[in-house]
Amino acid sequence: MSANHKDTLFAQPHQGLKSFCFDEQVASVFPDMIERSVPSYGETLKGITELTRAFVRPNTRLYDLGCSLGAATLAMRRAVEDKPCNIIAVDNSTAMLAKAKDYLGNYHSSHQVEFVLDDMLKIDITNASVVVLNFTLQFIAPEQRITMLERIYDGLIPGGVLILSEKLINPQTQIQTQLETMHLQFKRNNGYSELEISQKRASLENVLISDSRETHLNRLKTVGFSAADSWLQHFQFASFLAIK
Ligand code: GEK
Repeated sequence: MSANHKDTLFAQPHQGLKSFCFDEQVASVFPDMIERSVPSYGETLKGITELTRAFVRPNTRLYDLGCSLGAATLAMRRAVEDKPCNIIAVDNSTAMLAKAKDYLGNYHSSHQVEFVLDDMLKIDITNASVVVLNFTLQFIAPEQRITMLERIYDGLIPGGVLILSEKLINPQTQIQTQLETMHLQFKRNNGYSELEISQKRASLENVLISDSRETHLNRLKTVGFSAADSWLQHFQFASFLAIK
């Protein structure tokens, strides 16, 4: 990514820690932050390219909802260079979307991405063959998640897919504790200090709200997807493929 600044946002003690938000500060260190915090983030992006290649249909739309700097948008675009289709990248953070435009502008492509600064709950989704929610549903209020998925389902063509990546919570306490321990070690191995880890966790409280694998799969089924399962999991981080 273009602005590869190191994430030191939580390195110093913060008095009266604020709730996490996707502002200019976060946007400017985002590639480093997500790479060092989300296990197998790069693999998730590679999978998005493969799945897009498999499910894109000519003359349809591809949506990246909660695109941040557009890494998943770029992953999708790699798969469709020779196909007539439109790519729409949506985020409600001004800072993120401005940087996404710069970032994607650095790569030559036959496809212009349409960037939309809006709440993903409000945008029209139509004639879609691939919709990506790469670690974004977890930031939507839990009671609105079903509505978001219904809007996606309604906007997909038959055979179209949703690629949904999320941080999960495991209802089995012992398993959850072990996965958390391993994730903690992953962050330490990537250079985060105990202070950075604990302040970031506190700041994300009530902002990132995880569901279990069962909740996700049941919700996808309720919405109407004919098939859904995970295609990747690393610690509590998973990605699902749901087919209309
Ligand atoms: C990636 N997908 O690199 N409407 C639109 N955008 C939203 C909303 C909303 N209601 N709520 C949150 N966002 C990216 C990573 S980050 C995940 C996604 C993370 C946006 C928010 O502004 C942020 O850019 C993104 O969702 C979540 O593949 O930081 O863990």
